[in-house]
Amino acid sequence: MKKYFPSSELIINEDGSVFHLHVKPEWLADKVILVGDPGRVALVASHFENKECEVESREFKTITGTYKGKRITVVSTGIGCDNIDIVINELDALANIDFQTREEKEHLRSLELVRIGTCGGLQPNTPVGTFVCSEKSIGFDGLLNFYAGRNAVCDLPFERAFLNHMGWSGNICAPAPYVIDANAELIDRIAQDDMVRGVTIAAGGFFGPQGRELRVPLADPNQNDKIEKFEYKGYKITNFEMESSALAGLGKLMGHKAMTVCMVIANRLIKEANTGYKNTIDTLIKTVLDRI
Ligand code: R1P
Ligand code: URA
Repeated sequence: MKKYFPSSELIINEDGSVFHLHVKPEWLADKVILVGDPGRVALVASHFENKECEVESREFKTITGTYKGKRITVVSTGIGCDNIDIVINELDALANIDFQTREEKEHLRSLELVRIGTCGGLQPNTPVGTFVCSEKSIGFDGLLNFYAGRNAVCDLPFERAFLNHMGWSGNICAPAPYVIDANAELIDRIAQDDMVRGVTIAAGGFFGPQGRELRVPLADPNQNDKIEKFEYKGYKITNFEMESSALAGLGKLMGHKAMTVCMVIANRLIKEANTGYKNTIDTLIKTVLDRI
């Protein structure tokens, strides 16, 4: 029997668009670029040859258009994994649920979801300006734990090794962290030989969860020192951002190809930052548009 989704679970607006994004099913391309900053949507779309739709609601701005003959949707998520839960579920609903019958479609679409973000680098090989593809993400957010099948898609030995290394007990990160791989084919296609393939911590905040101490002391003052030294089967943790784990995890559970690539705008080791990155992120955008 086909799955049916009542209006309380899948909220559809009066104009037939999905609740938060305000996007209609026919506007969604198979290739989707996700950015955090709504202002970055126009930057991505400035490379399109044509635009077929443009819609904005809260922090979610969406444009669908064509780049070198490829139909691409670009959507902003705002900051944080909670927004990724909204955006990926609504994109999946647009692709795979019939909005007339409210039933799962017979033939499911698999989307290519590439997030272009900014991040903080943690290693000598991730100075400001580096492009880091998140081959693995460590989710400090608890998002994936609310979905069945979490253990089947996560790297459980890696999770255990990381927790043992950090020596965390109590609830500092419970029930996270979860460790999740990005789609390997997509990583190979986007990263090629000129980007760093890394292990990214997707944090539940920008300050404390990323080991930034302003006026309130950290629960674990040695957090980042331990994170920088962690090594497991040749993997080292390369960077911090806030969405890659939720994206890779939900993508996997829903049958989409998903990954994150970020430009380093702050290196935590040598304590440097670049606030003028908005001019240089366009190089990364063009590279991803060519490779997606
Ligand atoms: C924090 O400044 C934000 O920047 C990073 C983090 O993941 C977080 O969303 O990504 P974006 O530049 O894509 O928003
Ligand atoms: N985004 C983050 O989440 N952290 C950083 O340090 C920089 C950008």
